[in-house]
Formats: sequence, structure tokens, C-alpha cells
Amino acid sequence: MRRLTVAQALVAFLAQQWSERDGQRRRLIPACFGIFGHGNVAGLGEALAGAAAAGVDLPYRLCRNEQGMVHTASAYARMTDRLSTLACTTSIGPGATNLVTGAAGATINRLPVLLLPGDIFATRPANPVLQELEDSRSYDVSVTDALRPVSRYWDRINRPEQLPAALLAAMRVLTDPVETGAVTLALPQDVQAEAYDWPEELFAERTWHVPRPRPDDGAVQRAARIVTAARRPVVVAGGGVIYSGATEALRGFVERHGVPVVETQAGKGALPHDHPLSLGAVGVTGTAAANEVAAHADVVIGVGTRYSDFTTASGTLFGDARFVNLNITGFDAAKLSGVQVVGDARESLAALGAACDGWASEPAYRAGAADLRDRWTAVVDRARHADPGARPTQAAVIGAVNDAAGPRDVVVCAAGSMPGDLHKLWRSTDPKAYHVEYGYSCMGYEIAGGIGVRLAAPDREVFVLVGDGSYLMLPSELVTAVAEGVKLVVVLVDNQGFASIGRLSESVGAQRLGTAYQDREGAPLPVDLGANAASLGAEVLRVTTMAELRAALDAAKASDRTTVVHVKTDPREAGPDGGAWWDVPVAEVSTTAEAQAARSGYETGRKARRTHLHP
Ligand SMILES: Cc1ncc(C[n+]2csc(CCOP(=O)(O)OP(=O)(O)O)c2C)c(N)n1
Ligand SMILES: [Mg+2]
Repeated sequence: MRRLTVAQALVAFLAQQWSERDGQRRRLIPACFGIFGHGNVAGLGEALAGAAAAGVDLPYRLCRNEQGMVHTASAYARMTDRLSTLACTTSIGPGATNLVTGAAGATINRLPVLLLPGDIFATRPANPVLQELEDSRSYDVSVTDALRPVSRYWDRINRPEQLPAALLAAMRVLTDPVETGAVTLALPQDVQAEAYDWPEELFAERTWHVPRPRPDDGAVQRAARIVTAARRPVVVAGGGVIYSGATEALRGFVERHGVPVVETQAGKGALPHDHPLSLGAVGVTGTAAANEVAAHADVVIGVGTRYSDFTTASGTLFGDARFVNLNITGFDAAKLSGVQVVGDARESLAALGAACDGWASEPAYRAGAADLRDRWTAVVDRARHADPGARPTQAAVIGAVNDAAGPRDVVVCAAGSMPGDLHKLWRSTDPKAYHVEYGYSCMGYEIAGGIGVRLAAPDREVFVLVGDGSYLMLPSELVTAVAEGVKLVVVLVDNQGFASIGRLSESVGAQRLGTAYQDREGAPLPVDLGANAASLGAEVLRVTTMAELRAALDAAKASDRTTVVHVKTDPREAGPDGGAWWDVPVAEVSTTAEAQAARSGYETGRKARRTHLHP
């Protein structure tokens, strides 16, 4: 028996957790991020300090905003293919509720994060404690309940005895590729400090084996019958391809069977951009080549994709296709009435490939796809081009960052107009080098996520592309990057507001209301984001021409300091369009001509929606 507080036991336990896949072991939770307050400083704070003093390897890192630290943990998990993540400790009240947005992002993106919010006293000696919600209908309600719907496992440790089983359940969910997402253990502040006699085995080294489930034979045979009858097959590669490490298996499958590949945001980089069968981004933010091939496909092989509305163009992209879905979760495999091949992506591709032995698509079909691909390549070349003396367009900024980044360097982005342009214009060379969070598309992810990426892959340079709107949501994590010595190159694309939502607003008849940063008279704001970044400890380079941008990117890359390259662009300049539709319902009745016109366009657009109900 070991007598420790609940918080001390938790820390001792976390330091002994490992994950293993394909014989490779790594620490499951190698570090803890946090912000202390009265809800965790005496419990987890004391425990982490004591552990550090005793030489336990669970370093603590201070972040500036709880939401940011969950993004950091998510990004870390994504970079490590979900085999490792970070713990996040918070105080009670606002510290805890600041986790909610990050937790939703992690769960939606199917990424493990371990959240340890403090909670109100379990013993209720003198309620309400500072920051307690105090629900008059039940003293059992706390703000941490807000984390329940966004967590894949949620528990509150009201008694020390509850901790061991909760810890094991939490680790299981974190490492289960089917269930993974945010895991929350709410820790009442009195219970954190309470001592208990723990069985020694609780602190033994423990390895969580991440399985590669093989798909059912019958399902593979059913899928193979459909695939081998296809004349115009296409693979939709999602994030699952990358998390499973299935990129080589995918390449082998499509090369043997002659199947073009289109990629979702999370799946971008599944094939290198210059692979002859790579048609690039698909869907609303997709390339014209990918969307054309997807629209005419008779069989769609979805691998590790959630089929979000951005991928399916809100149900309008695919025609009368049959779907064969390889996915680790039955939930995703069943989408679009697909044949469900439930299993690990790498294993499933191998099994399906074997079952389709000898079959390949017609060469003429592949040649047609290659032709579309070449035409799109020319569109990208034109969009990315700008003369050295010219003011950079957003597409040219993306091109310059792509040129400056080495083949393994990582681009990070999340919200605004850049994810769409990146999806279409970025040329990815490595499965981990394109890191756009587009499940939650959460403004503020960019810098915090960049920290997680760099911590997980210190040998890769990290280029964070962030819009001015996203930057203003969470610039505080620049301080964390500086303090922790996590070097980032941040390219701050400043177009004085929301280019993306401005454009969307105009297209739905909302007249760009509230989408530009300006004062009540419509004049530009006296706001200097470069000065803001400098005040937070970053090196700042301001650029006005393409030549200056390229020089600044090189200097930022060579520097060992976090550097913000501040570039101003025009919000009305849009990148090339891949021609797909997105469902954003427009007012059915309105007094404005703009909204009426938008509504009629909307009604035409939605006529193309299909429900895929193939039995
Ligand atoms: C936290 C959050 N709030 C609101 C939104 C909705 N939204 C999506 S993009 C965007 C504007 C982003 O502005 P900016 O970062 O400057 O990028 P730009 O559109 O100018 O490229 C908004 C408000 C969001 N995605 N996330
Ligand atoms: Mg902007």
C-alpha cells in the first residue's frame, strides 16, 4: 500500500502509462499542461511539484488559456497518430469551462486529450465555494457537467476509492481508436488533497496496446464484389489513413488497381501531391479535378473519413455511386449506406486489395483523371504566382510558405478562408506535414496547435498560418511558445476582418454585416497586430511585397526564436474555386433584394442534393 493524496496518486499513475502499436512503445501522457487556481493548486499543483522534486518524469508546462492547452494537446495527439497526448489541469469554474471548446474540437476530430478540471467540494462543507454554479434544483450539478457531451469518457472522482477504475477507463478510451476523444476526470478540490492507501499495482508500469482490428471476411468479399465491378472508382482518403499509418498501404492499393485518390482536410498528404493518382482536395474546398472525378464515380471507397458536409458538398457531390467504407468505427463505415468494412485502415486496405486481386480500372479512365489533374496543376501555378515587387495575395502567401517549408515541415491552420485555399493550393509531401484542423475549424487553434505539433515533432519546422480574426481569438499562446522555447514561424495574414465570413455573408444576402474590422464610421481600426505580437515576446517581421515575404520566411526559418511574419492582404481577393456547393440556408422570406436573390440561388443549389440509400 502507498499512502498518497488522490492528486499524487493520479500523477504517479500517469507517469507509468505507455502506449504500444506495431511494437513501438511511447509514453501515453508525457507532460501536463495547466493553469492553477484554488481548484487545483493544492491538489494537482502540490502533486506535480512533489513529483518533479522526486525526479518523476511528468513535466509541467504553463499555458495562458485553458482552451489553448486543449488545442495543444489535440495537435500533439494528431502528430503522434493518437498514440500519445497531454494532460490538462485546470482550476474550478471558468478554468474548467474554458476547456469545453477545446474538448469539443478534440472529440470531433477523434483525438485523445486528457482533461483534469478541478471541481467543487465533494463534501460541501461551506457552499457555495468561489466560482460554484449553485444550481437550486440540485447541489450535484457543477459547471464541469458542461464537459459531458463533448467527452467520450467523463467521470467525477467524489471518493478516492473511485479513482483506480476511473483511471483505467480513461486510459482505455484514450487509446481506443474507435472511441477516442476528450476524456474528462473532474476532480473536486477537497478530494484531490485527500489521502488514501493505494494498492502498489496501481503504480506499476502499464502498456496500452493499440490494436489493428482486421475486418470481417464477409464484409471484405461484399466490398470486393462492388469494387471489382467499378468502372470509375475513386478513393476518398480521410484522416484515418494517416492515423493508421496506412499511407503506404493506400499507395500500394491504388497503384495496383488504378484508383485515383481525393483527400479530405484531415487526409491531405495521404498521397504525395505529385503522385500520378493524386487529385488532391475534395469537396467544398476541393480541386476541380477531384470534384469532377468524385461526381462521376460509380464506386467511392472511403478510407478513414467521416464524410463531413465539406467532403460531400452537403450531399451534392457524389452521383449515383455505391460506397465502400473502410473505417475503424462502424458509425462512420455505415454512412451513405456504404458497405461497412470495419477495421484498421492499413489492415482493411490489405484485405480489400487481396480480395480485388487482378482487377484494375481502365487505363482510359485513369488518363482522363490525369488530364484533369494537370489542368488543376496549372490553375494552382497561376494562383500562387506573384511578381517579387507585388503585394502578396493570400494564394501567393500560401505558395511562398509552401516553397519555404522543407518536405517534412508542418503547416498548421484551422479557420477562416485559409483552410479552403490551403486544401486546394498546398502541395503536400509528407503525411504529417499538412495539419489543418477542419473538424471543428476553431478560431484560435492555430498558434496553440502549432505548439503541440512542434512539441511532438521538434525536428520539424512549424509554419502557423493564422488570419487576423483567429489571431485575435487566442494570441496569448504566443507567450507560451516563447516561454517554453517552442519555436514557431507564425504567418499572420491580416485582411482587416473576416474574409471568409464576409464572402459567405454576401452570398447569403447578409451584406457583409459585421465582418470587417472597422470603427462605427467604417474607418480602419488603429490596431497594430505586429506590435501586439512583439509585445508578447515574438520577433516580428513586417512585409509588403512578395520579395520581402520570401526573405522574411527564410529569416524566420533560420532564427531560433518564435517569429511572426505580418503580411497584409486584400479580403476581397479569393483563391480559385473547385466548383462544389455548401449548404448554408438562406432566408426564405426577406425584404432585401440581396437575400431574395441569394434564396433563389440556394433553392437551385440544394436541388442537387442526393440521399444515398442503396440497399
Ligand atoms: C471560435 C470560432 N468562432 C467563430 C467562428 C466562425 N468563423 C469562421 S471563419 C471566421 C473569420 C475568421 O477570420 P480570420 O481569421 O481573419 O480569417 P479570414 O476569414 O479573414 O481568412 C469566423 C468568425 C469559428 N470558426 N470559430
Ligand atoms: Mg481576416
